[in-house]
Amino acid sequence: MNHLAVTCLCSAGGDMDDLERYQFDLNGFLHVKGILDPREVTKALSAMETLEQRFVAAINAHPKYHSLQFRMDYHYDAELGTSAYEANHGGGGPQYVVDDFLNADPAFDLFVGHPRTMEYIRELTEAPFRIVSSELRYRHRGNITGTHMGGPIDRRNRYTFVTDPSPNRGGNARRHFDLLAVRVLYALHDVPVENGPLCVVPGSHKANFQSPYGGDPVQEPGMVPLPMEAGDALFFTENLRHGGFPNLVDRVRKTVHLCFAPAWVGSQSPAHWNGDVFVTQSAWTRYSDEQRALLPPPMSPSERHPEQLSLKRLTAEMAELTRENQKLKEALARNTRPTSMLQRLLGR
Ligand SMILES: O=C(O)CCC(=O)C(=O)O
Repeated sequence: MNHLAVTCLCSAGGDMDDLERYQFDLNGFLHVKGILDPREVTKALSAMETLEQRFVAAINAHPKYHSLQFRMDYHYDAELGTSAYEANHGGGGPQYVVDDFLNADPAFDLFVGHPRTMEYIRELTEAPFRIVSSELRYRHRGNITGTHMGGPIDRRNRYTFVTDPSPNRGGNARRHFDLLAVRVLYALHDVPVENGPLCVVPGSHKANFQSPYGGDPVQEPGMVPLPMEAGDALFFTENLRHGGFPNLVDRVRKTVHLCFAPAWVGSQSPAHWNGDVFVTQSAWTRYSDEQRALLPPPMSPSERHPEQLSLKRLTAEMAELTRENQKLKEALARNTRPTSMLQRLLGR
C-alpha cells in the first residue's frame, strides 16, 4: 500500500477542521505539519542531545526498579526525576526510553500545554484531561519498536464517540470524539522511512479482533511507515495498531512522545501503571496554573524512591496472586462434586 495515500498531511493552524476530523476517524491518526516552530525544535533537540549520554551511561546503574507492569528494568535518576530503560525488540540496536522527561530540563516546558497541540487534544478527548505519560525515545540503528495495540485490548484505549441529542444539530455537528488515550509524537529532526518512523495499520483502531500477527512491524500486512519532518506531530489513538519501523541508518532517531487522557484514566506507562506520572517539585515551580492543570501535583522524593516502587510492584503482584488463587479455589469447588453414599460403599 502506498503510505502517502492514507496520510493526511495537515498544516497546524486553528482548531481541527472537518477534513482532519474525517481523516483521524477513518485512519486512527493525523499527521500535522510544522506544529512546532523551528525555535522550539532546536531548543528541544539540543536538550535531548545533551542529556543522551547521561541516560545511556547510567542505564544499567543503580538505583533501579522493576516497572509496575511488563517487568522493565528502570534506572531512576533522582536529580533529573526521570526513569529510563533499554528496549531491544527484534534483536537490532538499542532503544532508550526515558519516562517523565519533562522534569529533566526547562527546555521541555514548551510541551506542557503547547497551544497548537492543545487545540487537537481538546477536540479528541474529554476535559479535564492530563498528561498520562511522557517519553523521550532514542532509537539506534537496527532497532524496531515491536508492534502493539489494535482492537479490543485495553479499555483505557477506548475509541468512541458521543452523539449530541439536540435535534437542531445535524450531520457531523452532532458527533464528538470521546477518546480515552491520545498519543502525540513530535519529530525533532526529519525522520524519513529509513530512519525508523512510527508505523501504523490504518483503521485498526476499529478492529474487533486482536491481530494474529506478531511483533515485527515489517511482517504485518497493512502496516505503513509514517515519515515526518522536523516539527511535525502525529496524533493517534492508542487503540491503533502501531510500532516503529527499523532504523536502517546510523542517525539515532529522536522523538518526543506524550499521551493525554481524561484525568480519571490511569497511566499506561509501565513506570507508573494505572497511576500518575511523576512531577518534581522544581518542574512544578516552573509551571503556570494552566500547565499545572495538565499534571498531578509533585510527589515527595521518598514516594518515588526505587524501594517504594519495588514495594508497590510486590504489593500489586500479591494482589494479583490472591485474585488468581481465589479463582482457582472457585473452579475447584465447582468441579468437586459431593460423592454419593453408593460410591463411598463401593469404595469408588
Ligand atoms: O515511535 C516508535 O518507534 C513507537 C512509538 C510508540 O509505540 C508509542 O508512542 O506508543
